[in-house]
Amino acid sequence: MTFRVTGVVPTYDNPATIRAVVMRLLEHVDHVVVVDDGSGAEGRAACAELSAEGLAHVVHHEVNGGKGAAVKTGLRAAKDLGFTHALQVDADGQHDIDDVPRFLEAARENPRALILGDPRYDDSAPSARRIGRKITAFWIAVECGRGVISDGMIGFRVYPVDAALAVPVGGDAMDFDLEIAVRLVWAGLPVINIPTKVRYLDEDEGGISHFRAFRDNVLISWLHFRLSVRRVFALVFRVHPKRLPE
Ligand SMILES: Nc1nc2c(ncn2[C@@H]2O[C@H](COP(=O)(O)OP(=O)(O)OP(=O)(O)O)[C@@H](O)[C@H]2O)c(=O)[nH]1
Ligand SMILES: [Mg+2]
Repeated sequence: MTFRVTGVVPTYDNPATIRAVVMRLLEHVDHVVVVDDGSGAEGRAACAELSAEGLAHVVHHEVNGGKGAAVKTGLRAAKDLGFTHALQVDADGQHDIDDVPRFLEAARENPRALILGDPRYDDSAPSARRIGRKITAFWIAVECGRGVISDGMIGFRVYPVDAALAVPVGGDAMDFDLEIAVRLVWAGLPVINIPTKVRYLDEDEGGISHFRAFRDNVLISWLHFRLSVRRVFALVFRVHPKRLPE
């Protein structure tokens, strides 16, 4: 299989940061798909400019569908355009693009693997998010075994496109990142966790989060409940999710 990678950047209202993220990505990949998830006027204009300048292949959602819906659209676009791998990066400037070569090298050497960032936060990270991620880490260990996935929520990762499109993922919002990671492990994909710094930008740098604490945490708890029940069911009744061919 020839390794062909595209960047995939889901965005919902990131007018201040989307361009820089795409430009930095283009230092490492030849192609970037931006999924504009129903952004308002400014965010939409920023994406339209990237498209007009030929810097990104922009797919537009008329109505906001959630981060998961945006990444699903990006994965399908990657497939349609003939890419084997999708390097997903969030549009809010939190990820360290200097680490992209390490992610791509791991993916090239292990084309079946899911490559996940393992976030190293500095003081800019809100404590509620750190605590939320710790709780989620506990549940992921129940669902996948300890030490398999270091962080299931990070939006900096490389997907083998065919596998990512083959596993059933119901979540269209913030629950998506977690669900697809767990389901890919259940489908038999190896995971490579790569430490990477995450920095939350200040508001005056254009930092913006759309994470809705109540709604998204309820969604994530409900997802963990379902996945854990499925896992226990698999262990007790030996009915395991379908594995993808090697
Ligand atoms: N929240 C949210 N993000 C979306 C949506 N559609 C696309 N995205 C993009 O998904 C990425 C992650 O969104 P964030 O709100 O930063 O979520 P997060 O990184 O988990 O949350 P923080 O840790 O608070 O930054 C960003 O690039 C968003 O623009 C959506 O409907 N809601
Ligand atoms: Mg973010």
